[in-house]
Amino acid sequence: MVDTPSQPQDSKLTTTKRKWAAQGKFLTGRITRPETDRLPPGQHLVKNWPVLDLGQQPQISEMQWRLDVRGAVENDLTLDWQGFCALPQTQTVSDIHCVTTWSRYDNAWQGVMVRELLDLVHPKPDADAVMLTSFDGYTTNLALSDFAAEDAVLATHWEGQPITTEHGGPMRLVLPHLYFWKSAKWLTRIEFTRKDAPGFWEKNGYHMRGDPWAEERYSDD
Ligand SMILES: Nc1nc2c(c(=O)[nH]1)N[C@H]1C(S)=C(S)[C@@H](COP(=O)(O)O)O[C@H]1N2
Ligand SMILES: [Mo]
Repeated sequence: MVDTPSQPQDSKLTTTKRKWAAQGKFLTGRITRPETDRLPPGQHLVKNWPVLDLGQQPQISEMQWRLDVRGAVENDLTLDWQGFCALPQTQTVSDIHCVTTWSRYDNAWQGVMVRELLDLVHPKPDADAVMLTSFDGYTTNLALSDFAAEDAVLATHWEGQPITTEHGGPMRLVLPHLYFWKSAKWLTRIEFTRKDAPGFWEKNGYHMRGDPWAEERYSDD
């Protein structure tokens, strides 16, 4: 427990948020931008929703589905589909920016906010990054401050319908403020780490962070 007697009114989430604020963790990942700044440089708008992945689209039944949360957390967590769906559900609307230069505005998502999950597992003070692993073997890394963005959602629904298999159903991450390769489809494992390490695309020339407004598409070396 992090709560102290002097702050009895704090929920665990409040305590966690305050800690991160003190560390400057939320200087990134804002959800509101001026309309003129909405389309990042080098992007063009599309109305359809392209499918991009490594070519394997795993069909995960609700029986098979698991989410494991491990590493530098106070509470390890394994959720089955029922357990995941029992967590508080939130609806958000956000834009997609893919490194291949397409952007798609106003996607309506429903699912569990990442911050809800963080409140359950309680990252340890020295946790600095996460490695995400998916059912197709895909991996991608995020700084904890990016993963903890207030609009990050573990999404099960898009436009009111369950997310289709090709788009990462039954559950995918949606992290609107970074290029879409960071938004792992078919997510099954979240490992909290003390040092940011490259995932699949990051080992293959993509940027470690991937901020569309800074055009962090590819790494320099
Ligand atoms: N598990 C998994 N997640 C993934 C990928 C993948 O190959 N496997 N591709 C990434 C890339 S490069 C992009 S652009 C988006 C595409 O998501 P979409 O097919 O729903 O548009 O998923 C990301 N998440
Ligand atoms: Mo991508």
